[in-house]
Amino acid sequence: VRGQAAAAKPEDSPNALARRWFEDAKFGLFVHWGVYSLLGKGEWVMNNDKIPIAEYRKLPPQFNPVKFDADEWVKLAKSAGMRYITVTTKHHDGFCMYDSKLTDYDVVDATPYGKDPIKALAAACRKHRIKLFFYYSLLDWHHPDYYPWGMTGHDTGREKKGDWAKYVAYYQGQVRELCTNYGEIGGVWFDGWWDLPKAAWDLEGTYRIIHELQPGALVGNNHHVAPFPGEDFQMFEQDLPGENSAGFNKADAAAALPLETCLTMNDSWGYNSKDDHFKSPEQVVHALVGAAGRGANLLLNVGPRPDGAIGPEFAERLLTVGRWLEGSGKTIYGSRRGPIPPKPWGVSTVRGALGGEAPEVFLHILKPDVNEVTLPEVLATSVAFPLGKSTPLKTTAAEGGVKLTIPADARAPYDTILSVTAPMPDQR
Ligand code: H57
Repeated sequence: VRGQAAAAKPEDSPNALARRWFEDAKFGLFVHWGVYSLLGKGEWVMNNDKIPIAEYRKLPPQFNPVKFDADEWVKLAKSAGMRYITVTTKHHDGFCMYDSKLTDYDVVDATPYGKDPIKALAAACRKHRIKLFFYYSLLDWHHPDYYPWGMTGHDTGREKKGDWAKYVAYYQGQVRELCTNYGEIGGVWFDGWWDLPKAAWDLEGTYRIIHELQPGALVGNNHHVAPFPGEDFQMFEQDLPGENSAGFNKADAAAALPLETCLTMNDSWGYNSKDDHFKSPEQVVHALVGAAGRGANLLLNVGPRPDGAIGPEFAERLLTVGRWLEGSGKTIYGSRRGPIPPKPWGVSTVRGALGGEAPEVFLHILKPDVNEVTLPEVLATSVAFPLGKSTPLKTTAAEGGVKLTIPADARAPYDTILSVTAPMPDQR
């Protein structure tokens, strides 16, 4: 009888649905934008250049992003094939890029701009049907009660005292604001936990606030350790899951949680006027495909200029990746990591494995000089095609399985994708 239905099954809960949406989404835009952008030296400039609070406070009066256009940001993300945006609401410098009632140190109260860009972004995201996540830094180099001192921000001229309970109430109040004032959000992305790993953050309480106020919102925390209860996805900074070139990504991927890798397009998060070390579209595609082949999303960062514009060096590359996704996105969106674990030649993704259809496995050949791949024996019964072509690939028995030969005319730019229609065993 309708209306008397038992409580929603866990797999139908808003949280479970959101997790599945997240795993399907695969590609998001990360945005680091704050008053630090004015200096063009990245978002850590306050710490790195030992800028005292009194000095840093001269930045907000100069912040007037007349070129900020939320619609433009969202349209760019959509054109790039991205399904969500994660934006900095407060970074380590403590300056709030949204209208907070709990401090005057925010974009509405302390800048000549006087408007709430997060409000505009939330509206644009709703209009263009793309989800919005809030980056929020637990670490705060400005708040007088951020005490005991963490590992960073020692040269900001702050007195070494404070009331920690007040800080926790402050930050949890801000989390409440972010979950209340901007409509439905995709989730909250925490950072800076590692500054005070032993602090009484009351993360459980924080996560409860989010899940109660926003049942469909996902919680992630960039703490670089194994996931805590209440977290919905696990993130890896500047590395694909299972890799640790950064040195701090030591946690294993938790099998039960959706995964996300965040990467910069150059070598900076916040705007850096001297950093022109941009990844090529091919490198970005390889990161996206590499993430998908490991079951992870790619959250790709841009650092808008202080005037609010996202520079052409970012935009051009994003549009190129978006064009690639128009043709190849069906092997990425809605996929899960495939049955072949990452190989020197590339990765595999799979679609349809969850819905009872015959799964379609995609082999992503990322190395231009690889002309054959050997797959497990069971493939002898299956047929592989280059994506979008109807001539099957030649297969020959080989040591350890079946060899697929990739003809030159099957090669595609960035990623030669082979579609394998027969089910394959889980090789992980
Ligand atoms: O927002 C971006 C990125 C997403 N996370 C922020 C960056 O500003 C921090 C960069 N992460 C590097 C990192 C990893 C572990 C701790 C720092 C000095 C002492 C402790 C920490 C640094 Fe380490």
